Amino acid sequence: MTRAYVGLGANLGSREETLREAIVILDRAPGVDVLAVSELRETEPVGPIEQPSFLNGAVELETTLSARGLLDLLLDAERALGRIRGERWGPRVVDLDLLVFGDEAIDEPGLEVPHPRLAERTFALEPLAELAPELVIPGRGRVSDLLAELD
Ligand code: GSY
Repeated sequence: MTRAYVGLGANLGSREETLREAIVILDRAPGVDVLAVSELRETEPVGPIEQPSFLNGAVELETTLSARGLLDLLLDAERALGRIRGERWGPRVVDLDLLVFGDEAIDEPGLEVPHPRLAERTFALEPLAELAPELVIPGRGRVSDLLAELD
């Protein structure tokens, strides 16, 4: 069993409904047990493109899947919820990011954990800090410390 954290984001369509559906898909998936869900927060868009504000949150789960297996599940769930991959930094119906997978550090094509931009993103760290402030991100440090450095 591995404890993992997934970031949730949406800035198109019925954002809260979509994120709640995503959580149900994850919890119903074989080998996945959702343990906790953070508050969903309205956040200002970060990045080079002008776009609507986001709803962001995070999920804590336990899984028997591998990191690659969990990533595939997240991509399948995004597709099922209507995400069409467009511009890299552009608006999206749903975004499910694998933030942390146990104490594993993986850098493979298409799979990088911990998420490479986690430590610089308040919109990802805040919900993570709500779920697991003492969590140590492999190679980066404690979530609460990383967030304090950004504030
Ligand atoms: O993977 C990140 C998608 N994204 C977001 C986001 O989820 N939240 C906020 N606030 N800004 C963002 N810019 C991008 S791209």
